[in-house]
Amino acid sequence: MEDCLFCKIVTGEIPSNKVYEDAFVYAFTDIDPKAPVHILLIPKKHLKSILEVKGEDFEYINAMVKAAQKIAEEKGIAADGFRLVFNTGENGGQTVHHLHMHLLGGRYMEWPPG
Ligand code: DGP
Repeated sequence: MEDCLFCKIVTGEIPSNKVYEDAFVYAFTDIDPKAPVHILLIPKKHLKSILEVKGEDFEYINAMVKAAQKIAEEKGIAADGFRLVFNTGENGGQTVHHLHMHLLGGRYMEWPPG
């Protein structure tokens, strides 16, 4: 999609600090980290939010979760635990309208979130 920030990050038009990439997923560090480890995992296909995922596009979600497992292990946060978050829509606090999953770790996460 032409005017999408995260699509431009996937193509490299906008620089990012890449953590992981495969055929389905691109992962990079969040520009405004909320935890010692804060990584965004995005599908390479433009999907607006988790609500738009249907049928074979769930392959992207599978790949994102598998990538998160791998990254959590590599970053050394798997054993102590971490949080995966899909902010969705206005009440969910979604500000970038390209589906993304936050991987947060390296500290204790409070519940409920604010
Ligand atoms: P959300 O609020 O769930 O839509 O989260 C969007 C996240 O995207 C937010 O944590 C900040 C991050 N972000 C926004 N613009 C950029 C950018 O240009 N580069 C990177 N690395 N992260 C960005």
